[in-house]
Amino acid sequence: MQHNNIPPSLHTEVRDNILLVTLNRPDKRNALNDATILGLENIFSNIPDGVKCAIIYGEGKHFSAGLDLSELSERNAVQGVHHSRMWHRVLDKVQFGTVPVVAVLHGACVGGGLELASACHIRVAENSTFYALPEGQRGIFVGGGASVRLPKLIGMARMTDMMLTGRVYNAAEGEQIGLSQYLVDDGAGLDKAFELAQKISANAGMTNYALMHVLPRIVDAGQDVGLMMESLMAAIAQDAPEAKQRLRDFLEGRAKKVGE
Ligand code: 1HE
Repeated sequence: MQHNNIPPSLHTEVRDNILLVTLNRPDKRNALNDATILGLENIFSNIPDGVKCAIIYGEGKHFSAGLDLSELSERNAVQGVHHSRMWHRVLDKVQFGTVPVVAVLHGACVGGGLELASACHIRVAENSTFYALPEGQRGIFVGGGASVRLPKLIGMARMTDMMLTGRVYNAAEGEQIGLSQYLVDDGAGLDKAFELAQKISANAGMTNYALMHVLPRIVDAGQDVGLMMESLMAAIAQDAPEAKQRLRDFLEGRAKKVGE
């Protein structure tokens, strides 16, 4: 299945009710130009019926070289704000859309590519992955949400170091510090992502909704408000017929045990 009006730099297909979105500009290392970013907005605003999880993957040797630098040089300050806000709008659509998103990383996951990956809910990194924020060295600043999302994954000190010194983390280090939740052999990322996507798709809808939309707001709220939001979400989730059925299935021996 192809979405309408998406640029050649993106490709979509649905496999087993999982939407696979491919960054498809390998000759430019999947550099993210405006057409690609707007295409992602279109895709994540129009998730086909029945799809319960999405995967983002990069064609070629790299996940993404980040912002397309060839589009940057002529922009003035006002245009720069609007451009950055466009990225924010689109990556919010990825993070707060209708389905959880698994990113499969390999090769360069840098700058805006890392910002896109950070907006996803799960990151599976192949061994070849490396992470950097070259904005520091290019004389610019992050503009696609990294200041908000990255410190939550790795802490502010590590992000500061990446930009001040150009530090590059390899895949194993990235997993240790929280850039990815999974580390797999080269070439094994997509299979792992499909395996995870199938598990995600089997969850109750309200659980996935709570994890995507409520948990991040709880984390941003103070303790008092956060705990109240947790109680309200717990009450709503447990009230759903699907939750009641799942609990009965466990109590009557029909459900899998933890780890099975
Ligand atoms: C590009 C881009 C790009 C490659 N914009 N065209 N991001 C960066 O600063 C990373 C810049 N890229 C690199 O450091 C390297 O390209 C890689 C390490 C990712 C890959 O190296 P390699 O040897 O495989 O490829 P290459 O030979 O450097 O590049 C192949 C082509 O892709 C070449 O074009 P060609 O026409 O000469 O073949 C490159 O110019 C082109 N290319 N990366 C445009 N980024 C919302 S704000 C976010 C701010 C940022 O993301 S800043 C960080 C930008």
